Amino acid sequence: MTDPVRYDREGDVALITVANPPVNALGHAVRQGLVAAIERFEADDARIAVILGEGRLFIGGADISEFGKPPADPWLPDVVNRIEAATKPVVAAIHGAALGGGLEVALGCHYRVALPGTKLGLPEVTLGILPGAGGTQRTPRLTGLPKALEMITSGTPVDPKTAQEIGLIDRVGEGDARSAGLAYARDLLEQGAERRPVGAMPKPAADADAVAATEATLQKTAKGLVSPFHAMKAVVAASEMEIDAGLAEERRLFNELMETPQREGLIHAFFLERKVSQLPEIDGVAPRELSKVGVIGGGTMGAGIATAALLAGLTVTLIERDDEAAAKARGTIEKNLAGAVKRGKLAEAERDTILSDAFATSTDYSALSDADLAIEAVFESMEVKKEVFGQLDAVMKPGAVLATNTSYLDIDEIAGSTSRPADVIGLHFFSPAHVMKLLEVVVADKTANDVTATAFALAKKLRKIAVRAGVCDGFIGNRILSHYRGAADRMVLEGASPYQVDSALRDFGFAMGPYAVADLAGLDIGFMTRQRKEATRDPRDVVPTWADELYHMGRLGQKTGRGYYIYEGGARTGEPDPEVEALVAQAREAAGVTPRSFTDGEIQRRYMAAMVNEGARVVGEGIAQRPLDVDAVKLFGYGFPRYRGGPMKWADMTGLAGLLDDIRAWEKDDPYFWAPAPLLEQLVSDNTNFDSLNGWER
Ligand code: 3H9
Repeated sequence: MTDPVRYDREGDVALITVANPPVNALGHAVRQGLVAAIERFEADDARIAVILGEGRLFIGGADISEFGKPPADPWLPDVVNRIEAATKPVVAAIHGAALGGGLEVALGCHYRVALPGTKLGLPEVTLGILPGAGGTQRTPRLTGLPKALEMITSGTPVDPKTAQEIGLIDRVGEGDARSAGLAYARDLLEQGAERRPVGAMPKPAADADAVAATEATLQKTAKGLVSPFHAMKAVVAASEMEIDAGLAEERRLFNELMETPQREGLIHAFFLERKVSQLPEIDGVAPRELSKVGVIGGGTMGAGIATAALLAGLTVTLIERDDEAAAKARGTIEKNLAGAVKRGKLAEAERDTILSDAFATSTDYSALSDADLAIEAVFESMEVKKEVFGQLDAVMKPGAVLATNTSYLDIDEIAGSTSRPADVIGLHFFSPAHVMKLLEVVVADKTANDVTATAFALAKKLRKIAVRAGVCDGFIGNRILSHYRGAADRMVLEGASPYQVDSALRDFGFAMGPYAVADLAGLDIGFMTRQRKEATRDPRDVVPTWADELYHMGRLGQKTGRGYYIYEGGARTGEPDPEVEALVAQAREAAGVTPRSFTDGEIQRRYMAAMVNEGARVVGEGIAQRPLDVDAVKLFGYGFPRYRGGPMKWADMTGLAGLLDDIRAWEKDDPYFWAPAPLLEQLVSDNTNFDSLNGWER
């Protein structure tokens, strides 16, 4: 293994290079190496030192994979203090990114130069912690309290120009990090510049207004989270205490956060976001060519998919059945792109070029003859899909990928109806497709590995999180959803009100409860799903008859102003409706149920247990390959609170044995619904957890 910290000389300048791929994280060996390098610098005759990072960035932060393991000396705060205490000046030459502990190392240096395009930030709150190596104390000494509060409580990085304006860095450099660092070091020597420890600077002025404004923002943006509020306290401490006391207060708050389940959940989410696309079947497999995309069907979903592809720089041809429908689809896409312009994601000129050069509509499938990939988003009927795939099979070039956006139909059957089943795959987008992060990649029996690799490459271009799923009704996400929605309906039948269920689950951390979600999606969707499953329904299943009645009353949710809730004057948040409670009461009477009360905690536990139990089945059957795939689907497509890491991570943290005990107790009353998943029973009997199946190497 090569040295993770190198020491070289260039005339009067010592160059200290951190070389710990892939992101120069500050693992144990790097921390030791930095201290050793500073000692060597002090002992030799170099007059100034430059710290830089090898590869594509300066330093990506503390080594997150060490969190939760026993600490190993030297700690990062001590390393940063040691750099600051160096007897001769030290310069940080920053390129690519200086994040978290990486920026804190730079703040321990006496001078900072960064190259254009560098990200400078303290993103610790996104991991459930706070900058714990002096960042909360040194940043406000350079920038003042308001800017430091903003950077540290939001975790959002700044660019070098902004960083220079707010005093975080001294200079925006040119060339590469080495040459920019050397040039700055030589200028400093020429000026006779001395050490300039940030920790020795006066503490920032107190600012009650900025603190109140930060707190008000966090109440809105960070509901349920602990770390942004702790981070705020640590920054405020900088204005109240001298450096040593401030650093001690930072450490105290940091240590508290290290013990929270939120930290564990957020770090699980960080790693799974990266791991989810690592699959043995596509490891080293080159994706197929991907620049021209066809979309069949220009409804909300098809137009959303086309928008996402256009925003990613792909060329799109959209097929509709007639000119009128094609014009309507174009209108939807124009509206979507206008939204992107409004949000500052796209320049107006770019939008115009996209619409004139990259987008076309047609009513003739032969317009797709040179497309690399086609995604159909037409009506959910096997007959209609087969008809579309017949057309695609006839016109598309050999090697093109044929994808379906079905949310439940049997993709093996669709593939089998073509002459090229190896080229067929499911790409299940979530509405609105140009906004939602999740893409379920549904791999059918005969799908070729390079087709799967192409689907993952597409997701990367679209900046979506792709999760591999196998074929079954509802794949990973909707299959599990239908189960926990079943748990919610059972609780409503037994006595909980839909409004209490929603509110308990919001308290758990979901953005919305299941009944508000149903109103948003449209109650016709649920009705059609129930109709579809009617023929195969087990007689022991519970049917929410009140939901059918709402449908028949034309109360379809937000779009009709009434569903479970009443939406006055187009409001997006609804008010509870006693009429709905009366319908539910009638359903209970018809079923001979004497209603009982539920605590919020019981609602949360049953809902989550149903989610985990079905998640365990989905993993056990190989529909999801790992528990982390289930976590990813729920986090990125179903509003699951990120700080809980996903349902399977939540289950591990809650304790599988206790969860299984509860499921077995409920099974006595409802053996059909609450039969424990074999995988859950297995893990409990082996005294292990879901995470053991994730295959982490860290
Ligand atoms: C901190 O600093 C705490 C301190 O304040 C106090 C301590 C006392 N550690 O994202 P990529 C892995 S907290 C360990 O695909 P990119 C990542 O898992 C930290 N591993 O690359 C992946 O592994 P694999 C504050 C890390 O170019 C590989 O590196 N810092 C770390 O798209 C490549 O990552 C942050 O929160 C890490 N710190 O983006 C920054 N970072 O190949 C977190 C990455 O096995 N990191 N890995 O899947 C990032 O935001 C991005 O990784 C970065 C590069 C922008 C740096």
